[in-house]
Amino acid sequence: MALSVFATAGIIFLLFTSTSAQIRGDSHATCNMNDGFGKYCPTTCGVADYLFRYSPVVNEELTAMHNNLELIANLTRGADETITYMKDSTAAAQKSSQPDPNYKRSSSMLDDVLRYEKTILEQEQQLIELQNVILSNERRMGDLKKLALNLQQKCSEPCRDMVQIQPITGTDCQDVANKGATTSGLYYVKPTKAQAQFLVYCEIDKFGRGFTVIQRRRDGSVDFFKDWIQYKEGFGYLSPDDTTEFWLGNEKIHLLTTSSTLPTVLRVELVDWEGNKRYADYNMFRIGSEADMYRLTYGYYFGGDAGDAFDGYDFGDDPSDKFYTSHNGMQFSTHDKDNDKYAGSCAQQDGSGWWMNKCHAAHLNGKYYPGGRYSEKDVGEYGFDNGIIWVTWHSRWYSLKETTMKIIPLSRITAGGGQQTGVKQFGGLGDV
Ligand SMILES: [Ca+2]
Repeated sequence: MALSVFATAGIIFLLFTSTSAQIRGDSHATCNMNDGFGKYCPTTCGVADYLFRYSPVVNEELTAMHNNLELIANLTRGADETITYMKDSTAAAQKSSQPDPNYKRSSSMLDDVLRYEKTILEQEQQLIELQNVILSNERRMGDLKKLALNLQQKCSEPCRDMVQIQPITGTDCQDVANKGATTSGLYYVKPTKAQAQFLVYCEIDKFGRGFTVIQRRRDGSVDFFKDWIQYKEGFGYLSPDDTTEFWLGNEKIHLLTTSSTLPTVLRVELVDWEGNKRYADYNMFRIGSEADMYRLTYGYYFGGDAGDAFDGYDFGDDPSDKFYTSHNGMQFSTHDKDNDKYAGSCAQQDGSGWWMNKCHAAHLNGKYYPGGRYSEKDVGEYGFDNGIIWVTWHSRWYSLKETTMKIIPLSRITAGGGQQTGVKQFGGLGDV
């Protein structure tokens, strides 16, 4: 390095010496000896002097520079190596930092988790609000239950006082009368086949006869268009003063008429809108079990002034009228259980439950028509006679005002002078 510095200095010197003819007597004093040499100043001669004078220092400095350069070169190499190493490391790092599918998946999962967490928070808020609603509803339910209990208590107390149930019990109303009951009213009876006692209205007359009432119409206050279960269990209201309408229930009627081998008489009592009263008796009246659809059977018409409508009626429409409107042997039908002999449903079109054939000459569970007279126009969509009918007394377009169906053992009808006793008693019903 020192050589090259001298060479450089020599070249500069030679260059200057070759052009020395042009040098115009420069002096050092006027040369600005600063480090940068300036532009064309000092003159070439002065530079040569300067160089020679300062060459040892320069050499030293050059040597130092050389050393420094070497040191720098070494450092540079080290730095290069470090850089290379770092580049490799970076490459490797970049390589290794390539997001793998699992990483991608887990990061997207993380996003989802964050989203879900937000949703969960919102839903938790909604849940809290809903829980509050539920709590307030529960409180209200509790209040209502308390109110219901209070009402129940209130209702049960005066009801006990108002409705008098007679203390004597028996297998039916005649049994009750036989045990000394003399007042008509509500009694508990338990036919031999019955599993539990049930309430009935007993009509007890001055002769000690106890009729068990199974049906009552009097003012149209109860709708008799009911389904099978309702007719099975009974509906309407029992009252101790015989002021309410009801159907006792097919199951109870079945138990009452089949628990004893003694014949039972069904008495049908009718009142029209002019206040006339008539009756019809049927002996050996029985209602079959539910398995037999509460089939109606009786031995024979036992008399009365209302006529034998259960035997069917010749309406004059068709020779088979009487056959297809008789009721003995018919099963019970309701709008939801059609056991009749008709292609359609008699119970549905006539709005009742009854021992329908195709369809009826007697129809005591029919629609209540105040005033009695009605026509096809009043009947609605079907146009059939659907009133309270006993066609051997009034036509099928006349609906009766009051009906009673009640049963009593045959022995009690015949005991006091045969069926005439019954006629007399019914005739005097208004005085009872
Ligand atoms: Ca049918």
